[in-house]
Amino acid sequence: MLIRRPADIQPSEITPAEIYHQRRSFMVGAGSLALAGLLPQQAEAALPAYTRSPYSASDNPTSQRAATTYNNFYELGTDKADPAQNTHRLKPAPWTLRVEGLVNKPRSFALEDLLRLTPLEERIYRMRCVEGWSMVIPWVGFPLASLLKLVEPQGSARYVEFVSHYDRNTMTRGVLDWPYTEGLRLDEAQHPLTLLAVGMYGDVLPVQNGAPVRLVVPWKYGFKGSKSIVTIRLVEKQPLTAWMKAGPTEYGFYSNVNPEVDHPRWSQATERRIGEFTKRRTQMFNGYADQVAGLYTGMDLRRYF
Ligand SMILES: Nc1nc2c(c(=O)[nH]1)N[C@H]1C(S)=C(S)[C@@H](COP(=O)(O)O)O[C@H]1N2
Ligand SMILES: [Mo]
Repeated sequence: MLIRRPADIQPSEITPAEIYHQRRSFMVGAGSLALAGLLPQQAEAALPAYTRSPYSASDNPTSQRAATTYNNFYELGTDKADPAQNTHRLKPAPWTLRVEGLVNKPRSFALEDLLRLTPLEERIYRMRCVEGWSMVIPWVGFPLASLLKLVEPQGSARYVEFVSHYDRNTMTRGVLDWPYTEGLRLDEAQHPLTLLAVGMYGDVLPVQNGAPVRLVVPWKYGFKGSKSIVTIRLVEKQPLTAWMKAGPTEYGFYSNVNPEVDHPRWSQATERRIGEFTKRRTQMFNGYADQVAGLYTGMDLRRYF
């Protein structure tokens, strides 16, 4: 992301797989696990029932194949095709997400606990990467606000830091200061559009998309959406993020999608939606301005980029 211009995905790689409407989650019984040679804790949890969200965009979803083979997940390799080929480097089960810091009730959540948080919804969101491409993804997840409520943020908590899993023995070394960290202001984190995703296209999250739990913030550039999160920490001061450390003039804390504020090395005015051939104009806050512009009233968005 720091170095390269996006290598465009080949049209031949994109298949019109609009089968996401069909829910394909399934329960795996102990018997079939044994048959598959898996220990119970290695089985992926099944998605519980979920509903369609009124927050869904009406845009056509990107093909599932493109969304699962054209990825940024540097821990699994820096080329777009790498993450899907290196899924063995991350074991999504068993998983524990620790929520800590300035909260009254710090707590560790097993994935099974997370899957009980509500409302669990399918949300079709437009996603815009800072590199200039975009996708439309039917996520399945619950509002981050539901989780934050359970731990009771203290009055002094003003920001939320997200830490991704990192294993130096199996994952990329160098490139970024690992683990991958990101952050949001507390009110951004509590906004109803901010989702913790546990699935996409009706299934559990594939490893390359951030299994088993990742952040989705549709009005911000894609890199704000931390994958494979192990710690969520409520803090008083604005956290330094992995991308800010790597390139402070290129990646700001806010990173709201904004066609009027260029990246120092390229324009952000247009985008190419994966699967389309003509470019689109990028919309302010990625088209979510009605819902989120109020979070930034009075702020100079050139300074707070
Ligand atoms: N842990 C981690 N999270 C990450 C990244 C990463 O390299 N590591 N890349 C980010 C970037 S730059 C983008 S565009 C999105 C891509 O998500 P997707 O592959 O599910 O489309 O994940 C974000 N989350
Ligand atoms: Mo990105």
